[in-house]
Amino acid sequence: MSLNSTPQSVRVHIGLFGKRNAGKSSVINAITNQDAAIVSEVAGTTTDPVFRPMEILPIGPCVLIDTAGLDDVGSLGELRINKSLDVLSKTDIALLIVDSSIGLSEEDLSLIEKFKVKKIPHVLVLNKIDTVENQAEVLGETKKLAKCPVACVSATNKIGIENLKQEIINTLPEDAGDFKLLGDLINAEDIIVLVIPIDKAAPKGRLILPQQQVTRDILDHGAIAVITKEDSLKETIANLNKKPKLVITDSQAFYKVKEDTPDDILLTSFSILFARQKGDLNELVKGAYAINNLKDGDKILVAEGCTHHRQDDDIGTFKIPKWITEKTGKKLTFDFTSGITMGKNLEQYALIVHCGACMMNRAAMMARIEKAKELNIPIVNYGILIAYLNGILDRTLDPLKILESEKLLQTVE
Ligand SMILES: Nc1nc2c(ncn2[C@@H]2O[C@H](COP(=O)(O)OP(=O)(O)OP(=O)(O)O)[C@@H](O)[C@H]2O)c(=O)[nH]1
Ligand SMILES: [Mg+2]
Repeated sequence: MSLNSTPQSVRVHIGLFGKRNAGKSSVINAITNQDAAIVSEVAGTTTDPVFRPMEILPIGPCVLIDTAGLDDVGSLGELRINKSLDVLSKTDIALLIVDSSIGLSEEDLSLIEKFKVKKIPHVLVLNKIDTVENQAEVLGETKKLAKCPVACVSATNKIGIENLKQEIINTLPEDAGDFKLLGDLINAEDIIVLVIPIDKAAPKGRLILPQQQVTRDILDHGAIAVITKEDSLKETIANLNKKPKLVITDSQAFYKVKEDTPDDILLTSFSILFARQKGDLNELVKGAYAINNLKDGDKILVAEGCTHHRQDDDIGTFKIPKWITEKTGKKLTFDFTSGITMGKNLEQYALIVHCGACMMNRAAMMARIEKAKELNIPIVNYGILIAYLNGILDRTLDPLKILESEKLLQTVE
């Protein structure tokens, strides 16, 4: 996976906090093995939060957030402190950097208190450990006061960095690698309209897992889920007192839904949210455009993550082949696989069309995307392909970009 193909919001966010000159920027440089962050002996070098998307092994894709010192002074200093504290709301795990030669301060202890109140997992990093003689004593003292995991490092001498990474992994909540669906994009009290067609493929008496998960994610984030069928979408929107933030539709109802969703309301699909959560959205979008390069005689693999009961007009075996053939006008052949692998002899395919992977985890889907990339075969998923075929891929991707940048602004402003 290339470095910037994962949107920021679906990476683990690691926030670095601490007093001026504690070595926050130096620790970032040591963790990333780069000299990207400016380091100096002048207190107050870093003034605004800096977001650095990174791929750090073995943590994976993450964003390191460098902040200004929490002991900054003056009215500007106060503004900076507040901005640093705002970063807390974006932080999956916090690193509190402390200068070993100085030890824990009031600011540090009150920050640890904030982490606890906000339930943010945290690791205390005793930096500049090279400058103290009585390391064991300093460590023991700090542990007693902080009551949290402590890692001793020397950022300048690159000592203890592997151990720190391991400590980060140990402290990260188990679900931190479960990338967010949309909770990171919405605010409390936003109205989100879900369009769920009840056709004959819909299971009796219940909603399907992706619909449940999106609903749950909306509720978990204090927003409001309004659920409707595609036939009543127009009426639903008309009856709301507040403009919905976003309409999310089943891909198969796209055509009708885009007609009935006013242009000033963001529209996306369940599949695109899941593609973002479960895979490499950029790679899948590239795969959609690749259908323009298909030639007569090309073979296409339609791969599904699980076996399910197929209807006569099944999306994978019937609709997808029909739509691609209609769009391209080429003579194509289609193979179908489902289950734990995509099958053998993948080299023979000009394109892989994958299901939405609702029953697969991110790692499994990423492995399939990697496999396709390795073989130089474009790969797309159902939802993104359908959006592309309907000429509304841009419209469904834009909301993610818009919401992501809105959120980023909320954090740094
Ligand atoms: N001896 C020693 N010096 C360090 C270490 N880490 C950082 N320093 C020095 O401490 C000073 C401050 O480092 P920075 O990384 O700029 O600290 P910061 O916390 O980002 O500081 P501000 O951005 O000003 O808040 C620099 O002179 C670094 O060279 C270390 O592990 N050992
Ligand atoms: Mg700094």
